Amino acid sequence: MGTFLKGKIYNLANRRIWVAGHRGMIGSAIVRRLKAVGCEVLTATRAELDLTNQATVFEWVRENKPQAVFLAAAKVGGISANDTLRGEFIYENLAIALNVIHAAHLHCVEKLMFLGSTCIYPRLAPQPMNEEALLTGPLEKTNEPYAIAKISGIKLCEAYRDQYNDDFISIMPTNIFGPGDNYHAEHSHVVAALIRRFHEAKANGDAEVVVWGSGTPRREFLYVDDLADACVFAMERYSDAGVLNVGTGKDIEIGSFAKVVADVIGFKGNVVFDPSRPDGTPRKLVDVSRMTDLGWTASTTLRAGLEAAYADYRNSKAADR
Ligand code: GFB
Repeated sequence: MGTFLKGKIYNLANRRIWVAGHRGMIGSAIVRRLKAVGCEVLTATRAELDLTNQATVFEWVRENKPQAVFLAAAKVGGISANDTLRGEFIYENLAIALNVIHAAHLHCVEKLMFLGSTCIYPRLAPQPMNEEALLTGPLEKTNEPYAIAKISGIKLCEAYRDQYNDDFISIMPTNIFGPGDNYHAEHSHVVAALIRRFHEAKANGDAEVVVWGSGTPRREFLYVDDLADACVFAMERYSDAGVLNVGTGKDIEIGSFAKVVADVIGFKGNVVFDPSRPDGTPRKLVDVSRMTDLGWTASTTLRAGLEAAYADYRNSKAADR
């Protein structure tokens, strides 16, 4: 078990905090959450700062002097993007982790949080997956390049803590959804994909909607603002090499999940499955006891989160017009 900072809180108030990846779904939720903290939030757009360019990252950190960093920048996508853009996923995620973590070390950042993913655990890890399952077995092939890059980020934080005493921690979120998600038809994660597909089917009066795979894999879904709250909570209270899982501790079969999405959207037709598309990991239920022991639990129900995500989808479509 990792160390609770016995009474010692790393208070984010009044600090200069860089949210790397502030335009992404998770980074933008962290920025929203930090508004309540009373700190100075530093951000840089991709045009201003290419995180895969080492010299540029070192220069930016030297000039802007963040005291704390949330490393939420990443190249991400759903099962198909991970499986087909394998080179981009490993290259960009390795480069971002390497450059930002080393820059934070060089320029004496007091605290850094690296965001990973529960796909770092072995494909057939015992369920629920606890943090000790890391590197105990083979990974899921569809997202192995992404997982290897994320494991490298975790190990960078761990090694820099061991050798240099840098206070760099890592957090492993389960599947995240919510406002700011990517609704790309092919490259998105399942929640965004199904919101879009059911919405369009309802609008077109279609009789059925196709869901990828067999419908039997199980996934755990966490609303992005709950994750942002967990990130701020852990940044202030946790300081150890061991990673921290973040989730709800509850999972659902994709087939049943599709019916919940259909219900939220009001689609009355049939759900059919396309077994030619990949299932991925059969199950990745997260053991959330470390975070629970530290005092944090998720608060948004799946239904409430889906309603908020659907509202965001409709707003983003309206903004496109
Ligand atoms: O969200 P998703 O792409 O991520 O897929 P993973 C979850 C499950 O939903 C899989 C099924 O079993 C898919 O087969 N699914 C059904 C669909 N219909 C669809 C659809 O229309 N689109 C998508 N995308 N899936 C990713 C990893 O894995 O999870 C990443 O590849 C990352 O590395 C992320 O960790 C959180 O849970 O399979």
